Amino acid sequence: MKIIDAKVIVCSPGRNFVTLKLITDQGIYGLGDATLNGRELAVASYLQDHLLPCLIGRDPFQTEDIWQYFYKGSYWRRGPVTMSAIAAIDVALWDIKAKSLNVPLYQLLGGKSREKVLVYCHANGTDTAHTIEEVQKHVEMGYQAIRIQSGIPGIRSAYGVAGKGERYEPAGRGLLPKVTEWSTEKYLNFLPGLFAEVRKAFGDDLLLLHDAHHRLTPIEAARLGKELEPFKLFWLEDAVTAELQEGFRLIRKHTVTPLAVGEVFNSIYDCQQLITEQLIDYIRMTIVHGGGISPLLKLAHLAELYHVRTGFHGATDLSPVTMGTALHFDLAIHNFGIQEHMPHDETTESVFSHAYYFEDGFMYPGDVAGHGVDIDENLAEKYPYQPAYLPVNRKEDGTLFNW
Ligand code: GCO
Ligand code: MG
Repeated sequence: MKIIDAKVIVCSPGRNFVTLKLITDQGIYGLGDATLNGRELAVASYLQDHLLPCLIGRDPFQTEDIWQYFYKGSYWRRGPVTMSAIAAIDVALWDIKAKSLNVPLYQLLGGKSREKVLVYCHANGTDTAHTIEEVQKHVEMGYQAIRIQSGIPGIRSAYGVAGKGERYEPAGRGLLPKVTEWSTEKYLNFLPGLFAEVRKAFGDDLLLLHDAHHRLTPIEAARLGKELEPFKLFWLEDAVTAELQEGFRLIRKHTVTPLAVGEVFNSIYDCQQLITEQLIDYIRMTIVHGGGISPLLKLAHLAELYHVRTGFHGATDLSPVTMGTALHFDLAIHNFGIQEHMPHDETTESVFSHAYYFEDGFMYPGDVAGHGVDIDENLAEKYPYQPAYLPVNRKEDGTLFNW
């Protein structure tokens, strides 16, 4: 079997997505996601101009050699643009392999280790009362694990919160990034009270998560983790920026609140210390930004040795192709923890059809051959790319801060 053609499809059905389609001489094709939120065109060009010309004529079953060819063979390693592009190729190849063997992808990754995939959704409100209403809504939908974010008194635009009646979408369309505002002091003073109210309203069984979105120092994260202990979080996510992996030692010394990190990582080397020193509990680097299925299998197996479980990123900027692929992965690996599920809007769903589905708090990848996600290219053309950026964040005095 040979790859005879490759297409990069950039579209914006509700938000921007970059999708790779690899076509073989036997008529079987595979799809991969290459979306990097706010930097989409850089990945599209990296694929189109630099990688795809080297792929034509290759045997799609050689997933490992092709991965190494693009990783080691470029000389310039790592980085989100490079790794998202390689991920798209890798996922499309695994999709082709599973389709030509006529098996669902999970069968090639170890087979089913479980029957269904536990997912968490987002409940976000403008204040505590609104957040509790949102939690209630998601409990009624059957979710057993919920990420809680809320507006914070005195801060104009906290992370993860939409206006009333709107969906939360981090990337704003427009030619310049939106500027949001931040105060660590106000956040730290507010958050334990929010979780106290949520526990009071819903009891102890609901799994609760929270994303600090890279905004604390290790000692601030340690204080937060300690103060949240009575509310038994499933995890506290991205408490600090993680370029300094040893920073997590300090958090760990002070709190038993479980820690998750890694949605912005793109290499096993971004987290090898976090994993081997057991400084985290969940690793969030997922298929699209981590270079694809091939390296993520290695990462998951390394993590398994150190009691670290997976908790893959699954916001709406990860396309249905990544969601479908991740669900096969989640079903197969032994040390799966939880999967983020932020449902796509109707326009996205109209362009990407998929075999995966949600039922009673769990997701299922579906049993069709491959990863089970497809794209309607004609419809995709009706939604051309629109410039969009993630926000930038400033402290109240104007200092540029982590978003
Ligand atoms: C999450 C994330 C997202 C990111 C977004 C950036 O935990 O789901 O933090 O909300 O901010 O995916 O593109
Ligand atoms: Mg996050």
